[in-house]
Amino acid sequence: MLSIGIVGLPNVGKSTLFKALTKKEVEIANYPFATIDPNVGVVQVPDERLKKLAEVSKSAQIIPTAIEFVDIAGLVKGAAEGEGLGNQFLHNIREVNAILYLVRAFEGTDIQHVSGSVDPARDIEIVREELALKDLETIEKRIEKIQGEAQSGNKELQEDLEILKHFVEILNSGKHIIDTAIGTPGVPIAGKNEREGELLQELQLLTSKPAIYIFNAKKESEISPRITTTGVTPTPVVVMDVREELDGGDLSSEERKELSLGESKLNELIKVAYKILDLVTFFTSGEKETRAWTVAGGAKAPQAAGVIHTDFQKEFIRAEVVSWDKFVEIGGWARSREAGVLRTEGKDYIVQDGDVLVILHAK
Ligand SMILES: Nc1nc2c(ncn2[C@@H]2O[C@H](COP(=O)(O)OP(=O)(O)OP(=O)(O)O)[C@@H](O)[C@H]2O)c(=O)[nH]1
Ligand SMILES: [Mg+2]
Repeated sequence: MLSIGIVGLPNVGKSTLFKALTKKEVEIANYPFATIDPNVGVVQVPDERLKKLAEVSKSAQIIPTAIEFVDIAGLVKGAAEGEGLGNQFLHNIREVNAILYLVRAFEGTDIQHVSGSVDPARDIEIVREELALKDLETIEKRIEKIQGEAQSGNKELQEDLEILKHFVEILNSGKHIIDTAIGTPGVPIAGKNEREGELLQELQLLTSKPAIYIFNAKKESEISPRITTTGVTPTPVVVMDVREELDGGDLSSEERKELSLGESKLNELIKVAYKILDLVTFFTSGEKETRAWTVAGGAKAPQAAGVIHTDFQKEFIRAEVVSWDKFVEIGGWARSREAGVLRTEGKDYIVQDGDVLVILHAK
């Protein structure tokens, strides 16, 4: 399953956001380092298309796809040298697919700020630097491990060594790996050699993961002048009042209006995550269930079949495809077939967002 790690300074609202997303009971407290062990929770990905498809197919069940969120301890300046809780816990997010930076932009002296003042640009730099230091640690370890053999003539390891030194250079220049061409989401090696991509996969460097910045603030106008100084655009930025997201979590749209709360931004956040991860949603729909599935952008029909069942990928014959809006407009499988909008696609078909599929397989 796809997963996203939440990082940031202590006491900025990470666990509050986690709870708003996952509805899990976790410790939220007005003091730094309230979270020590990671919280892990699963969130269903909202998709308004599911209900419409299920109505047409008279499905007994709707099954959305899900994303996992990981809420970890707060980082402080110097964590790599052991300040605060240190940065050892960063390994808890080693395997996530994307990183969500939560940055405090809300004012108020009642909530402690570990740096003594509200300054999103400074805080982003602190956290980015700690992640870079963690990656440098990981890279140095690998360099130590292979240096001997590389020096005694192993050509492959010599190439690795060069790539690793290049990563070190990027990080030492204040950049994250994702900020450079090699880290394009979904295309980890853009223009570079294959080995570079493999090493990034193996080492799972934190700074090579796609990122989203969330500014925890009431409204955009509170922070936009400062966002421009962070230097992290064009990374997507979402502004949301995290505490309000939690407090208003159970309210309907109407109730939110009555209380003059804006619309919830949680869905927007999840959509942004899908975008940076370059993911595509496709559907299966029948009487038993209507279900959403996720594949990487550019995935072909057999890969999509493999998400449903590994055997389906091996035994893939062809797929019947119709876009979700046509499926709903025309009224289901039988009518789509009659109307001639149902297409038969082979193993080279690239699955499009919103496709409704039937996989024909040999088993
Ligand atoms: N005013 C205000 N307070 C908030 C907001 N979000 C969180 N808080 C408060 O900030 C404090 C810290 O919230 P947590 O969610 O525990 O913060 P955390 O980032 O998980 O902190 P650590 O686990 O210690 O790193 C709590 O008292 C929250 O109620 C917000 O949007 N506005
Ligand atoms: Mg916490």
